[in-house]
Amino acid sequence: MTAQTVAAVDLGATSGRVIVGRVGPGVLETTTVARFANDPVRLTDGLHWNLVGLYDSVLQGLREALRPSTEGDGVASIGVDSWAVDYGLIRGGRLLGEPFHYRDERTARGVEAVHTRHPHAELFARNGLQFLPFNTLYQFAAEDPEVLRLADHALLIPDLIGFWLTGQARTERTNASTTGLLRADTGEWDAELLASAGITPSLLAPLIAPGETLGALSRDVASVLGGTAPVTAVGSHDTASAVVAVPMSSPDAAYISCGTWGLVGVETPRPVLTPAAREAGFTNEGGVDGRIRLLRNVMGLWILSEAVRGWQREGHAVDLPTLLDAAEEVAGEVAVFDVDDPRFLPPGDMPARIAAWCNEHGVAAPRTRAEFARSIIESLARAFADTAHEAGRVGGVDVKVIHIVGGGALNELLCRRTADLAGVPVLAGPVEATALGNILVQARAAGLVAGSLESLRDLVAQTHHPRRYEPRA
Ligand code: LFR
Repeated sequence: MTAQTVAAVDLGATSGRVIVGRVGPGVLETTTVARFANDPVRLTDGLHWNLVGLYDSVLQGLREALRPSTEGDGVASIGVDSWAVDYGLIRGGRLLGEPFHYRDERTARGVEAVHTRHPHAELFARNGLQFLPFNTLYQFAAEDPEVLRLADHALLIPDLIGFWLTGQARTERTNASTTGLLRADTGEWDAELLASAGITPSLLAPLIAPGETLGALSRDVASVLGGTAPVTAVGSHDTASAVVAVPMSSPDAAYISCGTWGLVGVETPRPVLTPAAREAGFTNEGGVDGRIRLLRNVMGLWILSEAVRGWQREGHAVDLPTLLDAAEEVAGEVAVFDVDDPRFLPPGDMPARIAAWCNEHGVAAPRTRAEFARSIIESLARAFADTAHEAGRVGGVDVKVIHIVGGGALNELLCRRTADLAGVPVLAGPVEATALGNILVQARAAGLVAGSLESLRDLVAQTHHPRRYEPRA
């Protein structure tokens, strides 16, 4: 086995990238060949993704990735991951409108419609998911039924990109697990729930597992890209890919995949469908190789980035590194608020919402931008620390170390405070865990590396040394 390359398309809620990975025994190197913005658009009917624009950026990135390299390494495969739950409706290959953004408030209607027939406790027993108002089944219930009836398939975002690239309509399993329509016990579509929701089973394309080949690039796409490579299914839910690349070296580890969201949990061999898991708000999402991601969605750095966007819109010259330095300098206690309060989910004025939460709870609200930033970091660190230990309790893992991967691994204050509050070391990095997980699953399918998730994680640990934060008293 010699090193060869694969291309990962990794789409996040604020930006996307195409990364080429060189993989072989002892080798895991990446080159980012394209990075582009992913800015949602508000249309008359709500908040949408500009998916056609995003696809165009993906094509440009892949063109770059497929350009023959001077080392002569060919691209052995392409894999796509993105955020979960959202989908595009297609009929005869045509997209029926830009996909809705999961932060669009229309989902509230869907929750009400679904929960009158299927309360959350029943749903949890079937699909194992934390209640999140944007899970796909609620979004279907909020759709215009006429439009839903027109569609041949609802394809989750990475599956839609895969369909455009290859002409093959499939639903990748890890992402399918976030729809709420997959049974946690069998891993198959929940026919009964589909029937009761009035959803034609064929709306959901057949399942495909990470590592399986989706198909070859269509002739048109290959000619646009000036080259070709097969598309391989990866853990197309970004969090599933991120968890593949958490360099956990012992079974007593929790992980936090921290970017827009903080996904805090442990890995388990099978779903945990106990009342304790449900009451603590845990989800059982499907992982690569049939593992379960027992985790909780914590609101994440979204609150901070949305606050910064708001200040910038008001004309303040705020940049994140300077703001974080100022946040470090804040002396004394700051407000610790509940980051998971639903008021923080939609876009909007985060400082005003934090101040309102503080007023309602008799807590002194932050006043300066530095205090707001510090208060957000402290509140996130508190939620991360508590949730990591809770995940351990619910999942039967004695958490002795917490890995933080994703963009949040660069936030020193957040990593340090999480270690302090959790009372266990935090190992930070890799930042590009999602792309690495995507790359590793493709590389294994292409025969560039072999072995279990543990050996893939060993390769990450050998090549991407995490930064260690010891807890302070
Ligand atoms: C992270 C993520 C979460 C999912 C949320 C919405 O990017 O995929 O796992 O709950 O976005 O799709």
